[in-house]
Amino acid sequence: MSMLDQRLLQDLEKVVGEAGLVRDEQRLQSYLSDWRNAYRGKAALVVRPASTEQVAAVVRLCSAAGVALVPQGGNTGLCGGSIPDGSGTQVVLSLTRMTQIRDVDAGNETITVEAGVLLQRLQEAAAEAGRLFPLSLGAEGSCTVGGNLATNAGGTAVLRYGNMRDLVLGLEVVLPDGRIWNGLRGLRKDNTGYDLKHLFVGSEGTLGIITAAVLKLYPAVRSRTTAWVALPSPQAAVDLIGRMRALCGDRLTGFELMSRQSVEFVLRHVAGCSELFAEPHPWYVLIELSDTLVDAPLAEMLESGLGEAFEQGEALDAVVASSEAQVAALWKLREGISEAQNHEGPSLKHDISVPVSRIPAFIAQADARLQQAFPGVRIVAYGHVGDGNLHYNISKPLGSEDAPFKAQAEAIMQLIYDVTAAFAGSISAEHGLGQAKREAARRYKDPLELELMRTLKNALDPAGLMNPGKLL
Ligand code: FAD
Ligand code: 2HG
Ligand code: ZN
Repeated sequence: MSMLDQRLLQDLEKVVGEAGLVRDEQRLQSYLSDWRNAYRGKAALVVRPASTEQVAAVVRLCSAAGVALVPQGGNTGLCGGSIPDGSGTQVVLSLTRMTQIRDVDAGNETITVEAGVLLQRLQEAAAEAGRLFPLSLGAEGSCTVGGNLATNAGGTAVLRYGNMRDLVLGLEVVLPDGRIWNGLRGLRKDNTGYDLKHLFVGSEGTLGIITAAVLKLYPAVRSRTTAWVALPSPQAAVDLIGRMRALCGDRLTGFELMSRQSVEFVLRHVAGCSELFAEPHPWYVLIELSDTLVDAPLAEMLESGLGEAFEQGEALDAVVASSEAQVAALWKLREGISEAQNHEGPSLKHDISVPVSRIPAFIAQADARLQQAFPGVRIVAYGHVGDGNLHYNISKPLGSEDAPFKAQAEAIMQLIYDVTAAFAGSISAEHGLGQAKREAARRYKDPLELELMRTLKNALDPAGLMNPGKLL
């Protein structure tokens, strides 16, 4: 805090009041590192404005003083995007006091919310209006709408409803110079030039501060069937998702792939999870069908699809949840992987995507090359098959120390990203670049695309005060 000019501090306090500043060393800590403690920074101050006007005033003051801002929502991002650098000169701008649900327009099937609203609260508000807000991910109890937009979050319902970019109709943004752009339009058609809102979606706080959004609502889901299926291979998963899609169309709302290694970590570390089959299988998928009808014949559809899959050798075993508690248990087995892997030492995260059809070949090649170059590393592969998105994460060999494994992290990452590039894939499917993948993006992204991105950044934020050191 001593790094901040006293005059600026007083001016900021006039804007947000004492309640809007975090100065206490103890309280500051939760804003300065991520949930895994993989990234740690220092900050001159944490500011928590409670309205768009306050955000704009904070941005204007910091801009005039040449002080860099790090926007932060729930701080659940996995690439260190919301963590300040180590200089102690940056100000963290937390949106967590902006929690108003401004409007629900049932006729327009939209909801207007502020950036600090928790994703789970948004889902609840949609449910209270008899609607569905479909974005769903493991951190939904802690992450915010602003963070979801700024990272273009994905999760487990993308195959049916799309990612955050597909769910937004309008935005309110405080620009780097402190002006407020009111783009809170609830229009499904608007071809009046460049679609500016999409610039800010996925911009990870580098172009401005998202303060509110108009989001799409969908009809509430009234029936659901969930199954856990054992498979012989990733190819079986690709075949099975094609089969289920052909059979069920849009009723297929979840299709998550997990390797045996991923599930073993959950069984070992997450309380209340248990083995579902008498013997282990190399791969599993969690399938969810849902419908807006109360009595949709989902169980029959699932049975029919799985029957064919057993005949074709795509499926080896299956359990179908018969109660809400069992549904929750199946999702826990899937959603617990991220946390479980933390108990096995450092987890090297590679959130990659390839064309869905190429997932099996990607896994075969990456597995073979990794085991040859880094014998014994444990591959924790799982993810959102319908999106071609794998979390191809790596844990250290059993019984080995953290330090030598961490020393190999860069080389392991490069191997995996090289294979990803060879399959025409992306090195960040849904988590963004943050500080984790900024360097790698320079190597794997088209130079012309990077140049265009820099042009946009310079046009909007010429002083480079919006989340410097992230993304670009
Ligand atoms: P933060 O972590 O606070 O910030 C993320 C980035 O957005 C930072 O660059 C920050 O500067 C910027 N930012 C935040 N708020 C704003 C704002 N209002 N305006 C401008 N910039 C802003 N992600 C997925 O896509 N799919 C998943 O399935 C998924 N599962 C997860 C499971 C777990 C257990 C965890 C911990 C994370 C998971 N994530 C997943 C990561 C995901 O990106 C986040 O959970 C979420 O989208 C980030 O929201 P947040 O509010 O925590 O943002
Ligand atoms: C998931 O799908 C999340 O569970 C987190 O995107 C992935 O922790 C990870 O690597
Ligand atoms: Zn994911």
